[in-house]
Amino acid sequence: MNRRQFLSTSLPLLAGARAWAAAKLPSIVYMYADDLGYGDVGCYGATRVKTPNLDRAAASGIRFTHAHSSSATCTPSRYSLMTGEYAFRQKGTGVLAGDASLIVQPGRYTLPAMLQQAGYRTGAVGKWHLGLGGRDLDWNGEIKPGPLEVGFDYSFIFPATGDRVPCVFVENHKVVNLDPNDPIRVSYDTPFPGEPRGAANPELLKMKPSHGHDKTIVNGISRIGYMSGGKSARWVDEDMADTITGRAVKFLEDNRARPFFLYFATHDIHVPRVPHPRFVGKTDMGPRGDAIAELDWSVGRVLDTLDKLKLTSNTLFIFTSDNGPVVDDGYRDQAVERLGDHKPAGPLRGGKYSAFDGGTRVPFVVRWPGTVRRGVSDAPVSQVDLLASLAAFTSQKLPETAAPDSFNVMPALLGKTKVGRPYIVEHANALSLIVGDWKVIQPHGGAKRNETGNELGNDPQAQLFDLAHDLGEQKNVAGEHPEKVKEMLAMLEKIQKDGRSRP
Ligand code: NG6
Ligand code: CA
Repeated sequence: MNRRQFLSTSLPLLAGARAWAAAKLPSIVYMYADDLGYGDVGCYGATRVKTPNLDRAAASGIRFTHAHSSSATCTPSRYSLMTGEYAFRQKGTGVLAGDASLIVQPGRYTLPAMLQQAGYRTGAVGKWHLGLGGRDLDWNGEIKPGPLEVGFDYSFIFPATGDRVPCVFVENHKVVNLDPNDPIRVSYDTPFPGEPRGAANPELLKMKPSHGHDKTIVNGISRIGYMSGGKSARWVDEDMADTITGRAVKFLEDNRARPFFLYFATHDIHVPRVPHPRFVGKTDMGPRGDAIAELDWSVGRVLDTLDKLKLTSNTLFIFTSDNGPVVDDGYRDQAVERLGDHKPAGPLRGGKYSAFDGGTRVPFVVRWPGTVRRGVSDAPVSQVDLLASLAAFTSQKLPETAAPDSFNVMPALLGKTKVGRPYIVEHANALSLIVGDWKVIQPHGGAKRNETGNELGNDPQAQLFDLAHDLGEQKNVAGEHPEKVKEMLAMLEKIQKDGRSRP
């Protein structure tokens, strides 16, 4: 065969090569809960809320006890997950406003872009919170760059959080159900005349803020930021789980015949917690507990769909949370009053926003029946590792500069070993480092608690804990082990200074 003949027969094949390369690999579903704590799930010890679907996933897979989000808040955790880079390395990766520009550079080597290259069809459904567009984005036009420009083939997202405007869904490049005669405007500085606001019109509210959250009212709930117009496109909080779970399920159905990667980031259990009426009263903990029940229902819908499509044994399912739990996160929703003896962070100290382990040690379940053996694993793993791990798994070679902090922990994720990464870096206001049983928290000034009372873990002196005997970080032993503190702080500083940590 000459060169010409060779090309004419092999080119059409090359087009199909992407799909073919992935054909032997399982599909991947990454389900990302919001603000769900280590102790909020039945299989991690919760008793006052039932999570049968998560429990069944854990019972047929691996339940990790030392898995971490990269940060104690949403945007930086998601940034790290997508890029394999610690968010603390980049300015502007803190919790974003709803009108922020996209913070993941288009063209960058990301988790979804890597999987696209490996032959997967990639979809993002649910919470985004990584910014959209550039400066002065027009919400009534093409909304880009966004998920489609950083590696997703399909997206159905809400831009930031449930408590931030604009309260609309964006499918690919367009706001869903937008009436062109009622254009959307968004501002984080200036109120729009005639638009009711929580601060000025509290009589219109069905749920009142405990802190902030007093700007534009949408669906009887005041939010962070101002918006006007887009009335036909505004979401109804009670229907959010149904809407996005429906889209996630549809993505699975539409792509059943080929390898896919679904990134499904739920709104639950973030504020405002407004579950659908069918979940109201499912627990005795009020909306926060009921939102966990709703979240578990979403998990069940995904698992049942995989079963129905006969994809269960060929799908790697991962469930985790973007940061630890929070009780009062700015709305008076009974979460504090009705918490009782429920421990959202289980045995851990702190939660969302905190340098203590409750900030980032989160539920993490991996299930792939027939391949991953059931069990519990204490292997240290971090969400920043997903990129290098799944790249190794799909035989993709990471470019030298890509994913600077991502380690291949795939053998641990598949339960082949209990050796995970050699250390964990946690990111709240302060950075922390865990090596073996020791944990150091870098000295950090500032308040001990935030405006809604959540413990931040700040201390102007370094803190040291022996997690083997004191998982709850009650006894700071820095004074007794000055050498250990010095050694670990130096290691953490080196990780910061080097600009990368991937082997
Ligand atoms: C805080 C909000 C909180 C939540 C958080 C982001 C107030 C008082 N608090 O500023 O309600 O929205 O930002 O949460 O406004 S995250 O899970 O997306 O990181
Ligand atoms: Ca979160």
